[in-house]
Amino acid sequence: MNLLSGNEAIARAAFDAGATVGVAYPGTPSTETMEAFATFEGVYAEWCTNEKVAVEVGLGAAASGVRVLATMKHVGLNVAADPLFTASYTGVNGGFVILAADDPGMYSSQNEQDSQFYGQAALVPVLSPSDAQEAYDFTRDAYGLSERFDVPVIIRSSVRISHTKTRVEVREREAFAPKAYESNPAKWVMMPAFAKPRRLVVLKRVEEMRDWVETCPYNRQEMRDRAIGIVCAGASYQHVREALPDASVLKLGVTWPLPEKALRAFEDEVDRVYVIEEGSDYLTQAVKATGVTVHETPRPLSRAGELSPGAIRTAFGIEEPPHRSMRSDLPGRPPALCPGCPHRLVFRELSRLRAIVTGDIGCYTLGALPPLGGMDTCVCMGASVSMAHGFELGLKAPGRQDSAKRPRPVVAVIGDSTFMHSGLSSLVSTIYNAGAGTVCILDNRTTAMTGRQGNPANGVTLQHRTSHEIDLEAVVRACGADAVSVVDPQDAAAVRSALKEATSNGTRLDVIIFKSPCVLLERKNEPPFTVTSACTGCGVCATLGCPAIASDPETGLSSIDPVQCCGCGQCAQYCRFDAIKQD
Ligand SMILES: Cc1ncc(C[n+]2csc(CCOP(=O)(O)OP(=O)(O)O)c2C)c(N)n1
Repeated sequence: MNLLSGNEAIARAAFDAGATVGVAYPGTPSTETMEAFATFEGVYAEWCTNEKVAVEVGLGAAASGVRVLATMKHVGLNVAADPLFTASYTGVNGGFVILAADDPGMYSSQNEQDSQFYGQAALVPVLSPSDAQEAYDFTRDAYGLSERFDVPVIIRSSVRISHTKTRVEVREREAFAPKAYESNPAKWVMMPAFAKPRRLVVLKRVEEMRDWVETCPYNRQEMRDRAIGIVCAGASYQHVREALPDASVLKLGVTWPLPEKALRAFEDEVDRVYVIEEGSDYLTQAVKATGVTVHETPRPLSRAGELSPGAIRTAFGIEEPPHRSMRSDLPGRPPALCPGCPHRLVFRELSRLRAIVTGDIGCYTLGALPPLGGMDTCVCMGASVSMAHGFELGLKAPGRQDSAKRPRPVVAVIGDSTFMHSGLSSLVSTIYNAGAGTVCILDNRTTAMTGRQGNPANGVTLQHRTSHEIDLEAVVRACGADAVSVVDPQDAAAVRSALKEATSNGTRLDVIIFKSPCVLLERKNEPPFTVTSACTGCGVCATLGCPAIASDPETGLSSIDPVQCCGCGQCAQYCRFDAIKQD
């Protein structure tokens, strides 16, 4: 018996099923899955540059005949959607399981999505575990399923399942002998002449899976009070059991395809069928499409955010037991860049420049928050560079009423991992189309936001194999950027002059690589700085948003917390009164 998170259980199940290849791009709440898989003996695991690459590497390995695990967060599945949809046509050979970990409530994501829609759209089965034991069991069996139907299988998790530890009984490890590979262009070369017959194979497989799902062991009917019958899956099942312990439940383990006969049989057993789910109406619509009458809850359940037992009780008009309310005098702890973070001064200087900053996803997105306030947009990985090009085009478009005003420079800001993920192709497109502007690559030598994973720009691989560190400067130069510089982002004057120089020319494309390690990689154990009596309370140091700096609400005088201060000296560079000194 083991205490495992859903992510750890998925990794263990893949290993026990004989998977020997793991491919991923990190993303909360999926990241620990591949980190756990990588620790098992005899497996090969790698961080890929992005999720599309991961699924393609995985598909190649599966085609060769081995069992493969690919992991990603929900938005990663958007990136991987292209190979996924056609992998449904080619099939797999060795079992291919793809974890898509959803983030209802957006604890660490730019949007909420329901990955089950992808299964439905790509005609790929979706298994939705409700705890770590099911995460283990479903993943373990998904390999057999994948090979039986010759199709990738999606394990759809969500933050509660991925990160909650429950007791897991594991089964004996299977010795999986890799399957033979034989060339078969009619199955693997998806040009129209071959894809058309494969489409018929896909549709036939769907019918076979629809038969299988009626009797598969992952869907179960739990009969209790028959007045209320709830259809649910995943984390929602746990919330339903807690909120409505007496209700009858049809718990779905397979959420695409749905067991139509089992659903109709459940409808016959209960007075009213309700569907409880979080983040989308995928299941509601899919159950309705089987002909089952789905009733509205007496009060509506929000489609925004995570579900909770309280929200379900309220939806059914049941009074909520009183909660102890949180103390109102607790200090707020908004997210902030760490003391010493090499991203900080870039945003401080960008906000001085009044630049239009197209941002991207990573720790540096926090540069959008006050007091730095140095970012205008953040949409998806890689979008900073392409959106900057779009802004340039739009701002220079003829006939603009506001074009006479002093033009604001357009600056894209992107992290090293994000640049490698999808910023590079955007930069190539901008250069190809003779775009102008400034691109800042914030190279903190790691993928900090998701827990300091390696990436091509630092050459650290998941299993610490010898690797190549991709030379960002050489790559950008080879692409043909007009001007390329490498600047120390801990040096305020250097940051200021590099940005000023780059943004002063409206026709050039400048790339500045701000290179300095994340403080969590190399914490400077320098003595902390202190504020001397020369402080005038001007508050400039506070505009850096360093968590170690506080201002007295009455006097405005600054102070530095010696425990948080890492001795980086960023603030001292901004003090005009020389009042910040190192001990
Ligand atoms: C498509 C997609 N995949 C993964 C993620 C999760 N994620 C957010 S930011 C990020 C990488 C951040 O690394 P980097 O660009 O180096 O910036 P840093 O956090 O180090 O400042 C990742 C993997 C995501 N948001 N979207």
